Amino acid sequence: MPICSGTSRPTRGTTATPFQPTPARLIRAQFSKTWQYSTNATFARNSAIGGSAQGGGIRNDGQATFRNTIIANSPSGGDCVSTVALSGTNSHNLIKDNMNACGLVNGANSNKIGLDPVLGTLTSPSGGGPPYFPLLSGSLAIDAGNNATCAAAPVNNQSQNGVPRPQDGDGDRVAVCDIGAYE
Ligand SMILES: [Ca+2]
Repeated sequence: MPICSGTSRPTRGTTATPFQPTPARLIRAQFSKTWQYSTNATFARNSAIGGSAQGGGIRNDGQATFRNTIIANSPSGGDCVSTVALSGTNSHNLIKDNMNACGLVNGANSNKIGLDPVLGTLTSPSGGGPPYFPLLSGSLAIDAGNNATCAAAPVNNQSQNGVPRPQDGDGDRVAVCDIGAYE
């Protein structure tokens, strides 16, 4: 069974990058034990092996909480599958797959379900570090996060692309954190 890859782990501010063994095969993150958080992370282009609704982006069989997290563009298995109810308050997430959203509902707790985050191509920072998926113009993840979540540990107002949070991304002169790893 697929398990969490080295780059698709549920830690703060990380971008879930495709894990590609040979031959190319993408793999999901699996939440299966004690309480695990995903905060300001982007999970994209990950897959589950073994059929539909297995949890291509994330599979939770334990205690998981998602905040300010993007899960999208899973080629197979669905974006987010949870065999149990999520734990705690799950808010300000954007999950593209409305059929597999770990039970989250569009509009509840500021979650955006069934909407496209409009991710750019996987980008490697010039100064090194993990690659990230940028948010392109028109993304509903821009300025849609929760500032208190961004300010608190473990995010500490940092972003995967090195830009301090929050920034005004929609030009309304109000600086609000973006959902996901990118700001
Ligand atoms: Ca912003």
